[in-house]
Amino acid sequence: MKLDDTCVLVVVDMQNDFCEGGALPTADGHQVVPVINAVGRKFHNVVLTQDWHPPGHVSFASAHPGKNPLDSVVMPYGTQILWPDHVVQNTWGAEFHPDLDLPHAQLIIRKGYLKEIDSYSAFCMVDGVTKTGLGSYLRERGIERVFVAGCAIDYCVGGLAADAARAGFETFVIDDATASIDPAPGASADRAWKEIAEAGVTRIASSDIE
Ligand code: VGL
Ligand code: ZN
Repeated sequence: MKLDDTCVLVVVDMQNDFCEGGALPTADGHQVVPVINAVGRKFHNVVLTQDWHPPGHVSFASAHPGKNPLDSVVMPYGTQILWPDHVVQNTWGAEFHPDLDLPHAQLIIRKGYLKEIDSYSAFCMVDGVTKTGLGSYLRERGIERVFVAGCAIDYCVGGLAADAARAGFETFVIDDATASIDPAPGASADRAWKEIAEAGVTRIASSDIE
């Protein structure tokens, strides 16, 4: 696969809290960092996303008395899975992994900053309506093909990839550059791969990229 200026690599949520030692670690976050660094060098256009929650965010179990992480609550916008407190604004957990080395990244797009609504995809909030502006940015930059890596395929990578495909971008997820929260057979990562395939997203390996 040959890249050109119509391609972008979107590196999703490569933050301390989603890696080993963090508050909501993926199984393999620290292992995908070198893969992302290597593949990232091949792209002229790189965008980073940063999950960025205020204290007391609606997705935190601690904000719902009597609830525990992985419980869910029904919100006006739908069912919300609850998580441990993570990526709190201006904390170590919200910083990018120290080994992430993509100095040529052009845009850092934050999400999840509204206290009363969550955001998995960096295109829009989980209500499916409130946009971040990423779609318009990519269009104005002449982007046609979106390649996705980072954390976690089950939630934010999967959500972003499905939205990119629905927005009309040709979309690829780089399997070995993607970490999962629950990689067990039949669990959330497995389900996400099926859902994004149905949305028209192609699963590739970093070695498929020239
Ligand atoms: C994520 C759960 C909660 C992710 C973010 O980056 O996949 N998952 N917040
Ligand atoms: Zn989050």
